[in-house]
Amino acid sequence: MARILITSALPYINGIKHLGNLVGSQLPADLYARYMRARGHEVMFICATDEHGTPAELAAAKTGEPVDVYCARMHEVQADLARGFRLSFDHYGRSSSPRNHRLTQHFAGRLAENGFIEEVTEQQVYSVADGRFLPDRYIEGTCPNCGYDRARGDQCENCTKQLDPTDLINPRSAISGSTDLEVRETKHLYLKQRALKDEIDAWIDRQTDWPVLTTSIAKKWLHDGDGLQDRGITRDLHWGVPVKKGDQDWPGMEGKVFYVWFDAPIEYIAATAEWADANGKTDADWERWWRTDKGAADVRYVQFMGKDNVPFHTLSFPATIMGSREPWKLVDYIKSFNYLNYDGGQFSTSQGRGVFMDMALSILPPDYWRWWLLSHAPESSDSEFTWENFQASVNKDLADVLGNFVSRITKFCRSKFGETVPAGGSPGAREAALVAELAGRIRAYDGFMQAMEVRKAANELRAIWVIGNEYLQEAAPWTTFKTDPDAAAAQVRTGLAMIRLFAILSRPFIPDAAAEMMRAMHSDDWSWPEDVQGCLNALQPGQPFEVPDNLFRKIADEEREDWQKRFSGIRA
Ligand code: B3M
Ligand code: ZN
Repeated sequence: MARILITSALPYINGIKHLGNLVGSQLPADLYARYMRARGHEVMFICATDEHGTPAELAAAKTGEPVDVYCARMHEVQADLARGFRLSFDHYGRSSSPRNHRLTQHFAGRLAENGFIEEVTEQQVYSVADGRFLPDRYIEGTCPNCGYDRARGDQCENCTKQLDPTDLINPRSAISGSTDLEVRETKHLYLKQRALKDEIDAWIDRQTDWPVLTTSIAKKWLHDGDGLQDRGITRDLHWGVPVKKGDQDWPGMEGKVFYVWFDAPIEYIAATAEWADANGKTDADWERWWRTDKGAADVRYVQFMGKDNVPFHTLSFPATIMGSREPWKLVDYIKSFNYLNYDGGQFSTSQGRGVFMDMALSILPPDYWRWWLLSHAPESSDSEFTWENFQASVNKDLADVLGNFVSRITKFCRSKFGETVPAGGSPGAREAALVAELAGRIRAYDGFMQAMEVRKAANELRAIWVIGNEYLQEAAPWTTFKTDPDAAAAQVRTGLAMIRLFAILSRPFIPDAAAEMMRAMHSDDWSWPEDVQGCLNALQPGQPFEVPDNLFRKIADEEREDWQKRFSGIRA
C-alpha cells in the first residue's frame, strides 16, 4: 500500500467559482484521490480557501462586511459547493487559520536565519483617499504604449505590455477612482530566490516524469530574460498573516502582512495540521505526511492546478521549502491543466461569464457535471464547454449507455426471475470472451488513472460501459429465455454482476450513480476487480437486488435552449 498526498490549488475566497476552476484543479484531484483510495492506498487529500490578498479585501468591502466575517461566510459557501460536487477532501481548510499564521511566520523566520530574506526600501503608490498603499494591479490609467484607458499598474490587458505604475498616464485608484495618489517610501521583505536558483534548477531536472507543460513553464521562468528574480513577500495590507519572524516581531515590518502567494502554498501543510486538530489527532499525525524526518520520506506528493499557477508551485514554494533548510516534503508530480472556455469566450469570475458551481447544481446533480468536465478535461489543450456538447454527452454516455444497460438487465430479470439473482445455467464461451475483453479494458483504465490521463481514462470507462450493452445485445437473454431459461439465468447473472463491476470502476467519476448501482445490487463490496471472472461470479443466486430508479435522465432540447439563454454568460 502506498501513501499518496494530494493537494488541489486553493480557490480564492471571493466569488462562486465557475466550472473552469473546478475542472482545472479540484475535480481531477478528487478523481485521483478516489481512485487511489479504491486501489487500497492511504490518501491525504487537502484543499482550502485562499483568503488573503487584495481580492478578498475588495470583495468584502463590496458587501460591507468586515473581511474576516466575509471570509468565514464565503468559506462555508465554497465548502458547501465542494460537498455538492462530492469533492472528497480529507480537509478543506482556511489560509486565514491560526495554523497557517504560525507556519507562515515559522518559514519566514527560518528563511531569515538562513540568509534568504532581504529588507528592501522601495517606492510605492499610496492612495490618500483610500488610506492605503495600492498594489500595482489596483492602479489604473492610460497605457503609454497603446492608449488603452484601463491599463493596470502591472500590465496593460489591451496590448499585454508589462508596466510599472509610474508608467501610467493619469493614474487613479482602481478602488475609489481617486487620482489623489502619492509615491511614498515603504520597506518590504524579499525572498532571495536567485540564491536558490541552482538548487531549484537541479531539483526540476530530477523530476524526469513531469508533463512537458509543467517543466517548460518552470524552465521558462528560471532562465528566460534575467531569469529567476528575488520576489517581494510582504504587502502594506491590513488583512493577511502579520509579518513576524517565528513568534518574534519583525522590527520595521509592523502593520504589514505576508503576500498572499507566500502564505497560500504553506496552507497545504497547515490545512493538514488543521485536519489533525479537527480529528483529535496529534502533530505527529500530520507531520508524517510533510516531514521526511518524521515518516514522509515514502509519501508521493501530487499537486493539481491550472497552468497559471505552475510558476509559484515550481519556483516560489520550493524556494520557501528549500530555504528553510528543514526536511519538508517537496512535490513529486504536478498535474497542470489548460483552460475551459465557454461557448466561444473565456470563463471569467470577475466578469461573471460562464457556468458557475451553484448554477450548475441548481439544474442537474453533480454526476452529470463531473462526467462531462472530466471526459472533456483541458489537459493537453484548452477545451470548450457548449450546451449542445454537454447535452449530447450526457444523453449518450450516461443515459443511453450506462443508464440504459442497468435498466434493461434489471427490468428483464425482474420480469422473468423476480428481484433475486437467478440460479441455473453456467457461463459459456461468450462469457469467457467477455471476461477477457473487460480485463483488457480495465488494465488500460488502470494505466490511465495511475498516470492521471483523465480524458483517456474516461474513454476507457465509457468503452467498458459499452461492452455491457454489447454483451446484452449479443447474448439477448430475452431470446435465450424462450428456449433455455437456465442459460438465460446465467446471462442475467453476468449482466447483474456487471452492474456492480461498473459501480466500482465508475465511482471516481460519478460517485452518486456508483453508490446507487452498488446499493441496487444489495452489495457494499467495493474491492477492485483484479480478478474479473471472480467479480462476475460475485452475486450469489437467490441474493436480492432492486431495479434502481432511472440513473440518468436525458436533457431535452427545450431545457438546453432555456439554459443557454438563462446562463447567457453574464452572472446576475
Ligand atoms: N488561489 C490562484 C488561483 O485560484 C490561487 C491558488 C493558490 S494555490 C496555493 O488561481
Ligand atoms: Zn497597452
